[in-house]
Amino acid sequence: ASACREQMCYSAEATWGADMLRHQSHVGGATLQCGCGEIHEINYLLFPGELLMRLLTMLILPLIISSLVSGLATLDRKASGRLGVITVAYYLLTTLVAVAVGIAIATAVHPGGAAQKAGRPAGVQPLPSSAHALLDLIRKLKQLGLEGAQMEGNVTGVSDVKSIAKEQESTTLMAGITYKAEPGSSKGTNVLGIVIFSSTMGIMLGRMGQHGLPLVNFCQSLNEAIMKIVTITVWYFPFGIVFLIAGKILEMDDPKVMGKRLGLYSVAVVGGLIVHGMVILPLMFFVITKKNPIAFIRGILQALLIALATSSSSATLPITFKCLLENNGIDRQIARVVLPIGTTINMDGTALYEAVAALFIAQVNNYQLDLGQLLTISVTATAASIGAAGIPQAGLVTMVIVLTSVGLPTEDITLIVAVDWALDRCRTMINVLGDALAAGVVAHLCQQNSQKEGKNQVCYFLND
Ligand code: DAS
Repeated sequence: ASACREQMCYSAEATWGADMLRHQSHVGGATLQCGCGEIHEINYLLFPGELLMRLLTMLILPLIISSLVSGLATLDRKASGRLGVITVAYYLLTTLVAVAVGIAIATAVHPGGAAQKAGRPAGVQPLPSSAHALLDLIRKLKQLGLEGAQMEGNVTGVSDVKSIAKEQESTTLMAGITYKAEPGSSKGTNVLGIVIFSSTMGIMLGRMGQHGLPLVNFCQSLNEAIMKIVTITVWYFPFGIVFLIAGKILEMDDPKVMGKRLGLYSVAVVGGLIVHGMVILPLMFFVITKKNPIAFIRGILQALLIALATSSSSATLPITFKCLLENNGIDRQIARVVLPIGTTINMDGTALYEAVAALFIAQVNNYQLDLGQLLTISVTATAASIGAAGIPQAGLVTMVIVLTSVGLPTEDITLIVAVDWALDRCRTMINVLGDALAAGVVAHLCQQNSQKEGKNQVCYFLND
């Protein structure tokens, strides 16, 4: 039904023609009835913003593939090994720090106390035993189809209601993406899989010497061409951003209701993101590179704005590339390797948010989490952020892993959905900021290393 819905509605939206059964225009929009009987409200305000999203998302896959293949193939073997280790180690470090900040701020602010469920007996509640929680977690992962899930990034943020906690018969709003749990299903794009494939292909081509050159040169040309397309599309961004945010504000729930119910929770999330993104990450950047983090962040402001507008770090990737190369002078080869991997697995904002949300739900249910459960939340929030794709509200979906790991009720995700569309934009900004600062740190460490070894650059082009 959902496939039919998307198919029919897209064709109806695109052609407004014969395949549309019923259409009533009204100010600012139209009502569509698709072939499968679904009625959809189309908000004209969304079109210019949706166009921006589609302009960006059409570039994601060719950009990731061409950057990783050409970036890794032209690194010398030792450098690529060292680069990979430094990159992943730094990503893990910053993500764990983000989770620790999230747990600290959620414990200090105690947002769940203000939204406590009536009737829940106070004091320590017996959470399921860890064995039971582990079995439940494995069952939920299967249900989510995480092993082979094809995450279909409906990047426009058009939400689809999906129940993922089937046995509770509860419908949890999964805004922003549609999970196709059948592993290997044809639809959908598994970005993590493409990053792994492209990285492997790049390393293999690098070992093939002259034989690998044609494909490496093709990917380098493709990468250059995509960056030129990005430069052209940038002119449209101000227009698209205004409509994208305006359209979302029109769809927003009643701010008074949301504020009362989730004010303190939102303060805890945004407060944690500010501490991590505006204090800790810049401090780590300065300590390692001895460079001014403010100037570096000023260079990527355009990317941070696109992240805020699109709530998709993948869609922001082309702009993050452009800012790092043109404004911050990051080595092209380093950016081609570090950024696509970072966009996919390095999500400090999401990891922090998952920890705060888990503690909020525990507090709402008056559960007292012990040290073991806090450590479990730290590990699963890190894993959930690595597993979340760079598309709108992906973190809301992978939160199931964190809640299930300590036996918290997954249906309570519905408590935080109302404000997630706004918090998602904030955490996406911190995800992009973390990727960009990491690229700066890794580039600095690689240059330091190659200078120590008396080489003038980290990378060697095959035909040098
Ligand atoms: N919107 C995701 C991103 O693009 C983050 C999230 O959903 O947590 O980074």
